[in-house]
Amino acid sequence: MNELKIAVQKSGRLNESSKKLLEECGLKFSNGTGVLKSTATNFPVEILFLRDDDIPQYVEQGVADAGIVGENIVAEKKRDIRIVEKLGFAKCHLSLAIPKEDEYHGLEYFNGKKIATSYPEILSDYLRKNNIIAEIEEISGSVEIAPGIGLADAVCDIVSSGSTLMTNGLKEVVTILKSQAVLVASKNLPQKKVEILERLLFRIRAVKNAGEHKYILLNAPESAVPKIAEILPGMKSPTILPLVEKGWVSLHSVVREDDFWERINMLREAGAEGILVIPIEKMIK
Ligand code: PRT
Ligand code: ZN
Repeated sequence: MNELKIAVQKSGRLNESSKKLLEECGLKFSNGTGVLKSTATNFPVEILFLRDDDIPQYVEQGVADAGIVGENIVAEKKRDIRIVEKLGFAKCHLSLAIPKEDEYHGLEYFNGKKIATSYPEILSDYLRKNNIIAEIEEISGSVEIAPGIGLADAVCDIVSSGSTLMTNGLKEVVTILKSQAVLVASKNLPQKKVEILERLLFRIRAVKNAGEHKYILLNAPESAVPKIAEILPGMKSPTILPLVEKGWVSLHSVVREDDFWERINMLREAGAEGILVIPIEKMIK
């Protein structure tokens, strides 16, 4: 039993992205529906498919060595586990929302109110810290309909695009917690498993870095190179190759996805032409 056991969500919002990440890390495993566990054929990992709510507990108890779960669940379950790496997907936030016609001037709004949520621990900690006395109505799903059916005055729920709140006549007034999927692990792993986790983490970081960057190729007159090199810092500095046409070069570099469009505009203004942008599969810094 020397494989590292990793728990991922069986079905739901994290399932596909978690499997895709492990596949992009080069792991080969069967993942048909109904499968409860699967051993990778080319890496010492066994994948357990579980409900996301159970993952922190199983990792704490050692049933799984590691897991992929939302930070919201980690915060709510308060288990003694460690967050190893943020994974950059399933981004959302946990917010307080109230009927959209209500005026809101601050947290005192919630004094004496009833708030429906699936996150009673996070919510009660938050209310206590802010000296608000409110009643918490714990419900496991469809929290947003609670005010509409008279079950509560407000909600504390996960928001992503905000359209569910809007459809239910609610408006978001406070963000309590920002969340994304994270890799969690047991605090008591034997050395052998720590080593496997480190190897996997190295691959996860390479995949994550790649997703956050693009490879860029462009042509430019030689005279524009200093200006373009400033716009394109790349991993070290851009690669420059001569073109057949005299006085022209081709530049290759890497740019961050998040400021990509801004840099493209700057490059065009600096004289760049024939810009090609290519996805990167793995990126090792
Ligand atoms: O069956 P299991 O217990 O495993 O799954 P689940 O139903 O509890 O969880 P699931 O699959 O819905 O979500 C898994 C995780 O995805 C959550 O714990 C979050 O970390 C993350 N995540 C990201 C979200 C959302 N985005 C999200 N939009 N979880 C839930 N929602 C729901 C939210 O509860 C609300 O009903 O989507 C609605 C809001 O979405 P918008 O886009 O309308 O704002
Ligand atoms: Zn769940």
